[in-house]
Amino acid sequence: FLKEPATVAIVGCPFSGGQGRAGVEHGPNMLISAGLVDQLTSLGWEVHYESQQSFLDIPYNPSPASSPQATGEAKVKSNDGKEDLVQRLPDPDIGRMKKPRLVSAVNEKVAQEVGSIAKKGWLPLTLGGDHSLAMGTIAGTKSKYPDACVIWVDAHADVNTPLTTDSGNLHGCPVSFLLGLDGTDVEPFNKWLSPCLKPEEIVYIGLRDIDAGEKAILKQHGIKAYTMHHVDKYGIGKVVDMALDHVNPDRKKPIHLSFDVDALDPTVAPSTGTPVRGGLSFREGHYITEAVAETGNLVAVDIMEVNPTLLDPRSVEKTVAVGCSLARASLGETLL
Ligand code: Z70
Ligand code: MN
Ligand code: MN
Ligand code: MN
Repeated sequence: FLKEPATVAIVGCPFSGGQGRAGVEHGPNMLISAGLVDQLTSLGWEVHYESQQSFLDIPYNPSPASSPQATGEAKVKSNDGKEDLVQRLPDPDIGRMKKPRLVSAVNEKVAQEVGSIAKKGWLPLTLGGDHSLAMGTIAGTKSKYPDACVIWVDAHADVNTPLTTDSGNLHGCPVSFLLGLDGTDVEPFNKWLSPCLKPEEIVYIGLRDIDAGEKAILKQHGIKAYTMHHVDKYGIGKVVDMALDHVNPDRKKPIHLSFDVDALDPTVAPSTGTPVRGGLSFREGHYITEAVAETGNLVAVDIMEVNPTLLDPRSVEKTVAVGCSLARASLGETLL
């Protein structure tokens, strides 16, 4: 699917508005500082990366600490690096959804960015940032490849709707918006996002913390999920085979891999906002990315939820390193 020479464009998304813990917006710069651009270049990729992520400058108050009603002026770095004074708009809850205007506006931009990269025949590698960004990344992938399937690696199903979410955090909801489930046809999202994913086009690996409402949704729509129970029972090799057989039986469809690092065990990726024990081992996580790379069908990758402000420096270093190595393995790094 990709043009030769193989080109990857890194989309750094320093965004935390889909959940309540500050710091995840520093994920992209930490992954870049760890040497990701050179690492991918060494694998033979042509790498594009713009350090000014100005397409994400959105005039809503992005601080998780601020009140949802907060308004006023804020300093924002513009393209030329100068600080501009911009009016920041209030973003009160809509129903249960927190920061809906900000999350929607950011994802609309991400969808455009990822879509335009994909349309060049390049592979967009999106660095989060929180997982609400997958609304935009997958919508972008689907704009170029309507038949793309999604492999979603996560401790969580992220399939709450605006009606079922208990937390109101939109990083727990991106899949429901992509599927167009009940309650997702709401402003401001429906101004730019229309359902683009069918239930049979997504498969989960690594789940172990699923809300009751999400379990009902997965059942009702027949969405295939390989939980940690299945990883224990069958082993990761068989689970990935079964996952690919489900979404991509003829191995002909483009694949979007959306990897939340909290799928990994907290001993492997500790610095993430919602760690859940009993996760994928270092090798199980890498096996998934290696096996997906081997299909030759990968067209887009997300590495999400690295929060380099959580825990001690050793934990941060570990988590950033594993984020980089998952990206490398997805882009074809092999052990031998
Ligand atoms: C919960 C919710 C979630 C990530 C936590 C948690 C969702 N189901 N997703 N961490 N990455 O708030 O909806
Ligand atoms: Mn900060
Ligand atoms: Mn997630
Ligand atoms: Mn998660």
